[in-house]
Amino acid sequence: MPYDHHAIEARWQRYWDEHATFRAVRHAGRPKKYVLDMFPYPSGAGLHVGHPEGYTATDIVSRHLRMRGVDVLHPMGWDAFGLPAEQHAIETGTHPAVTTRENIGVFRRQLKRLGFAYDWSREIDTTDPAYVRWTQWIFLRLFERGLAFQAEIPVNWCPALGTVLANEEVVDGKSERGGHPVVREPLRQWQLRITAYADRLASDLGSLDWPEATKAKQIEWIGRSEGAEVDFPLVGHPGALTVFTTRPDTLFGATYMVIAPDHPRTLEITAPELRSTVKEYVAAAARKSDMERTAVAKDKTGVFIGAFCTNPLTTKPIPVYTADYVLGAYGTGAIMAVPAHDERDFAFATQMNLPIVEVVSPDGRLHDRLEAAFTGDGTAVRSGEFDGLATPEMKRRIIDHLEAKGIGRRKVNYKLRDWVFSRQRYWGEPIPVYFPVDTAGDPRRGAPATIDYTRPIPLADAELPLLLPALEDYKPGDPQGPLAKALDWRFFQKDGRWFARETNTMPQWAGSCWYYLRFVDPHDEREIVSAKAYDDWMPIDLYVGGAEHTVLHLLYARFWHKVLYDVGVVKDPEPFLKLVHQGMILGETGEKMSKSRGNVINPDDVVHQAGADALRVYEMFMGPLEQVKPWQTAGLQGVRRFLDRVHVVATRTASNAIDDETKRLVHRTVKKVTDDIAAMRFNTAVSAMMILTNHLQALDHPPREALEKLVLCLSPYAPHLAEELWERLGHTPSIADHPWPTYDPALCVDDQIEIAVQVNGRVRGRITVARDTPEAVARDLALGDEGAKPFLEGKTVKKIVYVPGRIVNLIVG
Ligand code: ANZ
Repeated sequence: MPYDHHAIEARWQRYWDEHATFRAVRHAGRPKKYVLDMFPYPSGAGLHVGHPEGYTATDIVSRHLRMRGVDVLHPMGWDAFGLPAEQHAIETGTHPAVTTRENIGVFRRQLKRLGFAYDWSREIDTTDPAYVRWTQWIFLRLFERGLAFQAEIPVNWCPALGTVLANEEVVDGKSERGGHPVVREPLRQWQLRITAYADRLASDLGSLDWPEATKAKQIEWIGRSEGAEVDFPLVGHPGALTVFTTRPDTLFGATYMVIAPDHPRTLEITAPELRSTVKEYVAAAARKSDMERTAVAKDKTGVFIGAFCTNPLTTKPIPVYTADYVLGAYGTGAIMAVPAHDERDFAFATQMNLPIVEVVSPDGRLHDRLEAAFTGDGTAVRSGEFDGLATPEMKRRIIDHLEAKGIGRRKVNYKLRDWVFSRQRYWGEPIPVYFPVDTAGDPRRGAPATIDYTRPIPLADAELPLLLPALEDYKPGDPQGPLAKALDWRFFQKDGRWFARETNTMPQWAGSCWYYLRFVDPHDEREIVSAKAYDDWMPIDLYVGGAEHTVLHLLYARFWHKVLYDVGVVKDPEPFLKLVHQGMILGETGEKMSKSRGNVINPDDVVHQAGADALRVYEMFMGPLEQVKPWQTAGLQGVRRFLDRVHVVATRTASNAIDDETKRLVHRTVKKVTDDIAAMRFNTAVSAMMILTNHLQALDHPPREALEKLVLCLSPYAPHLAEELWERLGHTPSIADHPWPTYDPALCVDDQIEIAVQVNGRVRGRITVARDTPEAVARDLALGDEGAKPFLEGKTVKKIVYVPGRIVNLIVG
């Protein structure tokens, strides 16, 4: 008989709400844990089945810790700024705030319907003015420290769409949507100096309990490389071209130079007769993305610009080319090319017929023709006084030499770029800055105004939050963003002088960079977070979320945290001590769930048909949390039948006696579930509870101890059913306030053990026996063991030594 999940689940959700069961409260003398989910973007599509996967995992951990006397903070909120609400506003005229509020309502209802033990009194919405105020407050701290600054940087500007596009949205110089021409144009942008934190962001990863792959990706993204800058004097022009190289040891093999097309000096040092050719090349390069330019496989293109530099060590003149495989934004925007030891340079030199000179030899001998670049370490050759040095030593000696002569220096470079932090969008946090304006009239009435962007003035803390104006028209179109059209908001007078507000907004990342911090003190109006609240809960003990956030969100949040650390707001150098990524849930046939494939499972339907408990337990039973796994409706039904069996067994008349076998199984199940939750192996804990349930099902009067422990173990997984059964077993709710069940370790000792089979003292095989197996049985098993057999052939067994629980040693001769 299936139990009535509608009635049971509604009843207990109401109970938890009314009793604020999961309010996070600190008690003196108790340990704390902060267990956090990556909060969702409340999209119009509602929750999908991927959301409850990670959320159930953290919910089980939270409920389990709570039952073990730990004070737990387990909050939820909404990452609510974002493009879809703005797009919807453009199409329908509905204010994004309205759409966002509706979507949040749907998400909140759906999550509550799953029975998560969140402290809902701490709910956060990143678009809430009370929250925006503190996001802007952090921006002001960044600004004060010189970490927020303006720069003209080339962006992909599409005049027809009136918007800036991401690199991924540009294909062959045209917009992916509509095929309109896109130009790289310098645009004034706000940037955050994340590069100033590159070293700390890389080195502090070491202390974190994070997936190794995620750490590796962050390290790669930061991309620290050690090397040197070297000056190559220009022939016939003032100054030098400075290059960044990780291989200063190859300097004697630098046979030409490459300057990036977008380097500031490219056209200036181009010979007059080559100017038009070079100009054309530069313009073509500007239409390509960095990704296209540096692809290893692609043909190298480039042109000679009619200039020469002197190789500072050989003192020979070498030609200067411009080629798009060298990026303006990395290193110094120019390289010394060493075709013998760099693959890209080798390809280019071969194509252009440039000399290839070996200066590092794998075997110390000279080779006249190279089939390919040799990029490994070796011995310096054709390098004058330095010949014979091994690569690492050569690097040090060359840099010392360059430094002594004042023509080069040690240098560390990062792939990490400063973070472009402004968006030409409406639905984001306004950047709390304004600029002086030169005008003869009232710019709000359209009087011409010159804005002095070189003198940004930050708002005072007391003026926050700076809220968005209402707009009639949310369409992009102005390179300064839709807010540029809100004249009454943009321009204002102070002490008789005119000023203009910044009209760029912050990117969606801003709100999610620090939300975890606000959860510990969500209603504080005086401070971003009080010292007491911080000490109560921070840092985060467990953070669970999708692997798609391995780089950006996690890096940006760590960056802000470190800035707040320097400001003195937070006391730990890192926010997220342990991180786990849940694996994606695929459709039934193993493909990604998507609307177009029609294979999307709607959690509302599942909850309606099988119940929230069944959905929760099923998602945990599907397989290891981190693994990618397909949805299987048959599996869901199986889990539901398991819960029905628990319901049947736990409502039978219980007996007060317990037989030995049942007792052992109960204690072992408690141990298994306890250990598995600690190790986040939720699927195997479910199997253990299934085995115990099957055993109890065969008993007409299941022992009370067995039923109670089973229900307690099940409670973090299927909390509604567990509350119901707990009450039927004669207890007062909530089961969440009851201590976690204990087990007797002596009853959990496995009685099947593996022991070694030795032949003349050497291990040749293993047998599995009961712990108290008599010698005769062990001996027979050992003699028949496949591993031992070959060593017994044609021999006589002279003696058998049996150490119970350890080994059987067969002495043969
Ligand atoms: C000479 C050389 C010889 C290099 C050699 C490599 C091997 P990472 O590790 O990525 O930092 N490089 C420097 N700036 C560049 C730019 N703006 N665009 C494209 N390539 C650039 O790599 C640093 C190396 O990448 C530098 O060391 C430089 O080439 C190249 F046998 O200098 B090397």
